[in-house]
Amino acid sequence: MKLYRSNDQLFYRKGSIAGRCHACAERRLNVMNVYGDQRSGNCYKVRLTCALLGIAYNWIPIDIRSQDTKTEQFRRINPNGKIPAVELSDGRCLWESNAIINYLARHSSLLPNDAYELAKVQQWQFFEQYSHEPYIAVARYINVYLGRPAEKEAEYEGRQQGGHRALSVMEEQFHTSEFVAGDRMTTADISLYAYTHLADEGGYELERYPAVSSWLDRISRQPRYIGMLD
Ligand SMILES: N[C@@H](CCC(=O)N[C@@H](CS)C(=O)NCC(=O)O)C(=O)O
Repeated sequence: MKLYRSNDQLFYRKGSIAGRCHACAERRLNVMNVYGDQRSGNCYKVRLTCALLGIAYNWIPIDIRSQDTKTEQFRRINPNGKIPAVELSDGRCLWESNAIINYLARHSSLLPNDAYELAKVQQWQFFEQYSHEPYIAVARYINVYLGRPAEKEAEYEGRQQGGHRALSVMEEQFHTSEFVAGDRMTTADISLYAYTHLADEGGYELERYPAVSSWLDRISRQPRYIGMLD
């Protein structure tokens, strides 16, 4: 077991989810377990939210290529077999990145109380899941994880148009507001930042989107910001 400090909080790191040791450790430290892969943008959303809000967690690395998400043990945490997933300190679980970060950000400035403003945040998060991630994240996955094999070339190319459409919608939004859902940063920015800042790895040239590029820069200058590999 390795303990280390980050943002002045005590963390616990374990290399595998085999066994129940992580749950024992979690009870001792009374913080949630986050199951994820450091190279995954969806998992980065959770890590970035925790960093910005100073929330402590146990990081449990999951290797999606080794089918770690398909084990019976992992499916008890997320029956859909995907990361990120979290196990709260009281044993309750949550999965789907945007649901997780909204839960973590409750009562913080990252999540509005006003019903309309909250719906605006969710509007952009649904946009991210349906009109952005399936193009930009999947093109990156084919390129970075799979090494862009010939049999995936048509799919890779097929994802480009949808990704550009999503980036254009964002570009237009940033002509009227500093952050995606208004004039202050919310979890919707975290949801969209995760894969937008990696879009070049999916073949998208962000220079074509100057307002998006400025917004990326604004996010990376937030207090307590961490990069994907930090
Ligand atoms: N909509 C989900 C997507 C989760 C997802 O697709 N996670 C990927 C890693 S980024 C995964 O677990 N892939 C492994 C698999 O599908 O078997 C979310 O936002 O959390």
